[in-house]
Amino acid sequence: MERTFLMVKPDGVQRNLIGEIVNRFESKGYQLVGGKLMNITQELAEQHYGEHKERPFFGELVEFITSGPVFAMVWEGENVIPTARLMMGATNPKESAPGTIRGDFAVTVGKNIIHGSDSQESAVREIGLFFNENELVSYDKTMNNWIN
Ligand code: DAT
Ligand code: MG
Repeated sequence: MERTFLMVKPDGVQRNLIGEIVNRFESKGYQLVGGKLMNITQELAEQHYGEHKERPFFGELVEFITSGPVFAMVWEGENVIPTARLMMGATNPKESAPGTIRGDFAVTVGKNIIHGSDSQESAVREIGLFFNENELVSYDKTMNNWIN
């Protein structure tokens, strides 16, 4: 089953949005297979956002993501990688549609509440960066027969 890495960023944690965000993915029909509240080290931040190393906002991005605890999660479900991105909304909240997480809760690109993997390759990479295999729990839910 497809898995993605999602993370409530420090702004989302400070604004009490962990529950709201978990609720959206649960209600949609996806299954939580791992989750933890944690502080991101400078090293992990630079690895996680490595693709943006040369961008002018890289320093700010690393500073922001290490500025307070995040809630890191792994979610499972059919097509969860692209669908979670749709549910998050456009990167820049000025362009995120109402009804999306960023469209509903964020105003500016530097504080856009949530991270989600953008491809199969980044999902595998990011899950591996943030979680050990023994922190991920595979389990059956009878309700899945009513979703998939
Ligand atoms: P996404 O988080 O939607 O995958 P991304 O990978 O392009 O977006 O960028 C990672 C994060 O970097 C993004 O969530 C917020 C920040 N960011 C992106 N573009 C930015 C910009 N032009 N100015 C400031 N921060 C930016
Ligand atoms: Mg990205």
